[in-house]
Amino acid sequence: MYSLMANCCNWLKRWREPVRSVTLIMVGLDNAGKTATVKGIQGESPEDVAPTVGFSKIDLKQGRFEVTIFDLGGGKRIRAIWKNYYAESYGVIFVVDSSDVERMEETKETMSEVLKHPKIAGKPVLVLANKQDKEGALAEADVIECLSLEKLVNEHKCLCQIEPCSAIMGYGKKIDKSIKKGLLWLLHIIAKDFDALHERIQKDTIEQKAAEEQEKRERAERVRKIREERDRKEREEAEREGRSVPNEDDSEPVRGNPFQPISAVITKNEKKIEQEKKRQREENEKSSIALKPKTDQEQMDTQSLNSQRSNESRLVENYKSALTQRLEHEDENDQQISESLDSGDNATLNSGIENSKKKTKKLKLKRSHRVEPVNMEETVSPNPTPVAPLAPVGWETPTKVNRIRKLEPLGETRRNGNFRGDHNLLVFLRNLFHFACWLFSFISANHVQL
Ligand code: G3D
Ligand code: MG
Repeated sequence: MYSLMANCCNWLKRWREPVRSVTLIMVGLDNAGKTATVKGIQGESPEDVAPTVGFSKIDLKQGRFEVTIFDLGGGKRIRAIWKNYYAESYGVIFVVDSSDVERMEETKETMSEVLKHPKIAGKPVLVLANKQDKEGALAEADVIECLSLEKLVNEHKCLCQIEPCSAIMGYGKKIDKSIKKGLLWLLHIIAKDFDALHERIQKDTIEQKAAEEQEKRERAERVRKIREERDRKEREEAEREGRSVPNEDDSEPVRGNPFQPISAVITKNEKKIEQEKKRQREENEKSSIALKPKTDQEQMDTQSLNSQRSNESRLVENYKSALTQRLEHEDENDQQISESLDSGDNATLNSGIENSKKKTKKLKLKRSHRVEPVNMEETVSPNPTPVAPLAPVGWETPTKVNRIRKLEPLGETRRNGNFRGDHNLLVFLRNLFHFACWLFSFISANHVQL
């Protein structure tokens, strides 16, 4: 009855205790089994653990404690980072590979380095003599002896407990009881002297932050000095060689916060580019007023206009030559016909008519080959040129009948000479010829009947 009441009192006492956040560090040589241990505590399989790069962090709840464990990498080079975690640490878990006798000396030195650090000395230390399942693993007493643990902890006033264990034995609830026991012991010691420890940790953390800030400033100062020295040397060298060196002070100083969001920087740059473009445009306008040079766009427009004009003029030329040819042939033909009429040579007359028809046909073909505007439906090319050589922009495909009429206002054909009068004469002659032909055939038909 008495023990039941005592238990109830204890439970009530613990229930009333505030939740405490505690940070622990897990250190030891590489391959000692730190990550395997931490995984087992976390409830994950400790097998197939990868070597720790830097550190890993786990959070767990143990009774009234919220525990954070930093599993720090144990490689020789990375051990230097351990000290950054000492200030905030309430206690230390030091993992030893009990089977690795050869590295016991290194383990001892490392442990000594940790315990003697002012931010660790006086704090509780749990030593896990791991890999007890392995053949030839040192027993607890041997480990204590090899590490001169007693001497070490007394020297640095660290409360210490050693637990022989095996991290791979199980995990979660089935974790090696020694590991669990050791962790509970550590938390118990911390809880016992929590306020004092907490105060020390607060103070140490502030100090460490101040020291880090100071170190940062010193580093920046060192970098600045190195840069100054380098610039000075460069300037001296340039002066010796007679070169000019741009003065860094001339460059635009960084105003405001240099670490701005990228979107702000982009917007700023875009504005700058826009302003620069505007300035250039204004300058171009000014200079164009002064010297009348053409802008790129204007030049392009002029080029396209020129090419359009040249195409038009080429087209007109083609029409001109076609028309000239046609007129020449017609003249020739008419002359032939008139000669035949004069001589009364029917054969020549017929052949003249035939010839006239053929030549007109040929001329039409030729003309269509040379100057007929391109039928867009037939010549859809995959890469249409902006100005087709024979189809000026804005021209529809004209029919054969009115093609020449379309060109007449543009054409300079036969501007010199009495073209209109000649043409009328030709038309008259042709009609006369047709009439003569008809008359001839009529008379010959009547003659045969008679
Ligand atoms: P570390 O974090 O201290 O560097 P790890 O060490 O936890 O990465 O473990 C290193 C190797 O030791 C791992 O093997 C791991 O399985 C093994 N190991 C850890 N604890 C024990 C243990 O108690 N017994 C045995 N037998 N082995 C253990 P691998 O082969 O993955 O390198
Ligand atoms: Mg590890």
